[in-house]
Amino acid sequence: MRPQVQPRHDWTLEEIEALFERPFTELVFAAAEVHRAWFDPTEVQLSQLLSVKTGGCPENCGYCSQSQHFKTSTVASKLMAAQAVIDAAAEAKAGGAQRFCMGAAWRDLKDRDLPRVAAMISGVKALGLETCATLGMLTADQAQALKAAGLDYYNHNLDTGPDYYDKVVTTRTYQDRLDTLSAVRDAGISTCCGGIVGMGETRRDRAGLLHALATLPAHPDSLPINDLMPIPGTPLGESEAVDGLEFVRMIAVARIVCPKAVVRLSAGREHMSRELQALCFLAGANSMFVGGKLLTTANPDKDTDAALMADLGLRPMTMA
Ligand code: SAM
Ligand code: DTB
Ligand code: SF4
Repeated sequence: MRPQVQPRHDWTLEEIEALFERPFTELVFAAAEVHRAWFDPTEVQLSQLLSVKTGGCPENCGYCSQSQHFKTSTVASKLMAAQAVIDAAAEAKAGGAQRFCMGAAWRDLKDRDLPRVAAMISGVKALGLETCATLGMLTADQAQALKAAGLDYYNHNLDTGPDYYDKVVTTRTYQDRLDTLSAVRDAGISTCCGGIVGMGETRRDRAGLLHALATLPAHPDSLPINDLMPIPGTPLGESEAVDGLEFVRMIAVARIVCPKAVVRLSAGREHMSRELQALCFLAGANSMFVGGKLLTTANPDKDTDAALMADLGLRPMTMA
């Protein structure tokens, strides 16, 4: 079967489930071919995260260390000063990051916080970094204000398939997420949207997430696949780890159904072997988070990732 290289928006759930069922090596080979049609497979986009406002979130996402509904070891803090964020971004750039992603544990952005967030974004942009933010739900006006401040990407994940969503979070709906994604797209901001595996979902739910992403009016520009970082004290803190090969299948199918998206091997590398990460890059992942910390949990440190990239012959992605 020749791989489908041109982006399609009419994928059916059954077609996507059938991709998951393919023999592993055939699936990875097909994904690798699609990868090469759109990207230099030796290039990896490097993003770095900073939690600019941690904890105390009113949402009840069952995976999250920052929800006020669960007792976790995460210590809540207020919104950082813009200059402190800009200083951290300068350090990230010096460490090799290409994009700086500012995360806040909010249900939605409040207009009173907009001036400070805009100052962070324009300051980070002025350093010559790509900017990304993830601040919860946005209105159309807020999305436009963030775009005017210099925001390149907005991260807002669908997290899982629509049928499993209310097992994970009940304080918002799938449609709420889709509405914010529309506001972001309409403002001309690039979308970063993906999800998490390892929350007790079935393969059909994983296919459901990728189906939702592949049938959006525009495919995500950036598509993060997170392997759950289990957080003690959360409802999903004792979840059984997903088999590594199943995780690779998720990356490969994401690459095939959203061929032009930059697919990020996102949270969870801390507990993955180098060989598993190499398989993910072979299956079409072409982005990762760098720096020793994600938002509240650990990520491989700079030296570990520099060695991984050197040993795999990977280079930072050439920027437009
Ligand atoms: N509050 C905003 C929101 O929910 O959109 C932004 C921050 S939130 C932490 C960003 C994303 O991180 C979530 O949508 C989820 O996909 C991912 N995430 C959060 N906790 C995680 C965990 N323990 N393991 C893996 N991914 C996680
Ligand atoms: C995404 O998909 N993964 C990032 C980013 N977007 C914001 C967050 C991962 C968070 C992992 C858990 C933590 O560090 O709290
Ligand atoms: Fe809040 Fe985002 Fe965590 Fe959900 S994932 S509890 S919205 S910080």
